[in-house]
Amino acid sequence: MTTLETSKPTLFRFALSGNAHRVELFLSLLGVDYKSVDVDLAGGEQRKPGFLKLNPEGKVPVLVDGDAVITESTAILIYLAEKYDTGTWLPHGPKGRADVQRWLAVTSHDVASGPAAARLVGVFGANLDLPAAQAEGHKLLARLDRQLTGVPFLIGAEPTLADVAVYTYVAHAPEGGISLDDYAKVRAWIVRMESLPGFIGMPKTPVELAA
Ligand SMILES: N[C@@H](CCC(=O)N[C@@H](CS)C(=O)NCC(=O)O)C(=O)O
Repeated sequence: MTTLETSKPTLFRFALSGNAHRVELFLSLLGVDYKSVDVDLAGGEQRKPGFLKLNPEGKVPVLVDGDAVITESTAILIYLAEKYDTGTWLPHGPKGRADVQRWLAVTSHDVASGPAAARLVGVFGANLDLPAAQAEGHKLLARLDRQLTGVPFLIGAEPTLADVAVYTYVAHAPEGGISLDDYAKVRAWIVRMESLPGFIGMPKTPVELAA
């Protein structure tokens, strides 16, 4: 971890963290000039006093922006949209706001217990119930495939925060042994997301990181 430079928002992240990636992706899509600081999760840096001062939960991502210290990836997405979005990533009006919140809730529950949990087993060898996580993952993918019938993005014609929140762990679902083969609309949506100006990906595996 390096010292804070207060003039730019600073993202504390880990290169293979999907929760951190969704934030970094949004910073990049918004064109925000930010700094990133790697936290060595494998070496336990997240449990050291310096990092615990930023996030007592010992988890990335953390965004520091001036005096604001924000934790929880979905909260950081909202913060960034409110502060830096000059477009429509966070739709205006009650229905648009509710639609985004619905997908943030799906992200925190169904994405976390499905593809994110399966990937923790596949990539990091976590001791979790892989078949249960994979079954959750397929339920989520079927729901997304239905949602994407006739619309290019999750809540309509334009990409929103909802897409950013859901994208990373869905695109990386195969790393948890969850195939995307049966979900053509989800695969097409992933391609659309990856074509957005400013899109940045997350390395697909630790092997790719070393390449
Ligand atoms: N609900 C949190 C989850 C954050 C989280 O689980 N981060 C993981 C990396 S993906 C972490 O920092 N793990 C370190 C640890 O548990 O020791 C969010 O959305 O930000």
